[in-house]
Amino acid sequence: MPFSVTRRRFLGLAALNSAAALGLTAVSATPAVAGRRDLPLPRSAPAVVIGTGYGAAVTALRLGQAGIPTVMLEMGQLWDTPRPDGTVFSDMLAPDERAMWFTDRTEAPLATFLWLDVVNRNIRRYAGVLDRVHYGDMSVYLGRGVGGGSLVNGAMAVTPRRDHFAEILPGVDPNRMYEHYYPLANAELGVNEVDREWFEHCDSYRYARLSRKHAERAGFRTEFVPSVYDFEYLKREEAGDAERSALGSEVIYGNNHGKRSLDRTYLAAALGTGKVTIQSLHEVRDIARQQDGTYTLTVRQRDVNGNVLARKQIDARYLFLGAGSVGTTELLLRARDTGRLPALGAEIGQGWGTNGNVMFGRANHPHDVTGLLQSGMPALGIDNRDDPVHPVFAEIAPVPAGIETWVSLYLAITRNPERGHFTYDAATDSARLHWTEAQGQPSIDAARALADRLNQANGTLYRRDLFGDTRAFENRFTYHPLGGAVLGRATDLYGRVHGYPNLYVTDGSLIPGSTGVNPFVTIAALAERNIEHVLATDILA
Ligand code: FAE
Repeated sequence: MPFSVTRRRFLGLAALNSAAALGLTAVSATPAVAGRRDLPLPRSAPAVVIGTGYGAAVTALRLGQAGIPTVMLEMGQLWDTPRPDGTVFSDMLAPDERAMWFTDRTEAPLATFLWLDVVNRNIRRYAGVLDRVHYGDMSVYLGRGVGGGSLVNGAMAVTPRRDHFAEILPGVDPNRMYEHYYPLANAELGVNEVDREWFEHCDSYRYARLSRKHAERAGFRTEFVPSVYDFEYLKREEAGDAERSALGSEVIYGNNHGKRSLDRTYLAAALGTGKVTIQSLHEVRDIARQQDGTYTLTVRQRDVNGNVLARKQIDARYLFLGAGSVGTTELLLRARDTGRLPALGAEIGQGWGTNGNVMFGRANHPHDVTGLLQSGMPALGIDNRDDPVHPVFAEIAPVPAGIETWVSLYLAITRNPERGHFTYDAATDSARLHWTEAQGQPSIDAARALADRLNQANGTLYRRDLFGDTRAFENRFTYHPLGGAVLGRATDLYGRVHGYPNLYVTDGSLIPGSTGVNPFVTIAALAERNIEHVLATDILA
């Protein structure tokens, strides 16, 4: 499916490319400052957006289009400058320091293979692209860099079922979401679908066809999953006509090709308005409010090795928090509990969930091969969402190891009703997540109901060698953190933070712990809805 380059996106892409060529950390397409090596952080801006993930990118584009000068502050780096070998990112089989955010060793979700510690590698501490933040019984994977989670995610662009959406966000009109904002977000994100005919005979999805066969034997339905990975590019990868990325074991540490990450879509378009500037390697530490209602942010600028280069301040009349569920929640909790924004309420930090994430693997029979070539971008899921007791959407995940592993892997999205919460820990000046192992049990129960049926129907067993010990189900991490500043509770129904005019939340924190499917399309669509209203009623009125 062609994804056309608009003039605005073209201008933004050009700005990103020239920033990459010059090795800049700030990007702007504004003629007066574009390409300036020392583009300083202004002392004030009408609008500041924290973060550059889905909610932030949507918001910045619409602010820029409305003519509002907007500064985006991103703690990660701009991932556009290739190394001498032409790569921007490292692959999963040979990760280097670019893989992970300031850690000595990579921490992949599959910790072991045949119980051997062969997956992870020692690396140098560096501003890498994937972070794994540990909170006792739960750890959260996050993207770091201009584009946030879009740089590291599996590209699955799934619109949830209407009934589930209405259940989780009852204050939002589903008609308008499904008729307007979801289609809008899908179009801007460049969502496309795999060619069904090609899918049936390609090597790239042999593993998915095998899992589909096993699912059908167990009486389950499967569903194709739309994606922001360019499936035409993938076809060319398999044909040997294009550099391999999804077929080159690239996913969680970034894709060198093929992926329509936000820097190619919303952020490029935002830059192309000429009103938006992105400052990378700028982390917001504190938010305060002046008597006249201006927000003052304290920002720490670092280099890729973690050295602090400067501490700066920037004032904003309108402040949008798009630092993701974990980042936004931490900023708000810190602001409340250090007394800078004392009127923030008790709802801040509440309503957090894992989107019911749980991973498991099945051991295939020797004749059931998954293939040496596996697309890192899933294209199929088992849809058992109608199950009245254990509704599950299980994406059929690859194991792109380059060898036959006889593993069928799944990331199940279950409807775990448990919710965690964050508190501020003054000793470490950070947010602490309260989530126990027992709260993960409903996810395992639901995934087990599906997986047991798969195993019984196919005479197969669980793989117990993949998660560092002998467990069959791994739910000590999530890819899909949601909540912490829930819409209609911590904010009004458009993301306006209670108690503070002109302060808005625009990311996954708004969603109370579950979307039933992969969340980024919902985050983007909700951000489209909210910014349209905020522009019309608060900013342009
Ligand atoms: P997010 O994309 O996390 O962006 C937040 C940004 O803010 C990041 O760039 C941060 O570095 C930055 N930031 C944080 N704190 C600060 C601060 N203090 N100052 C400045 N910058 C800051 O937020 N979802 C799907 O729908 N489909 C998938 O296939 C999928 N696969 C995934 C695979 C992996 C490995 C991971 C980690 C996630 C996956 N997700 C997937 C989840 C998806 O990427 C995630 O829900 C969205 O990225 C969340 O969007 P937000 O706008 O909330």
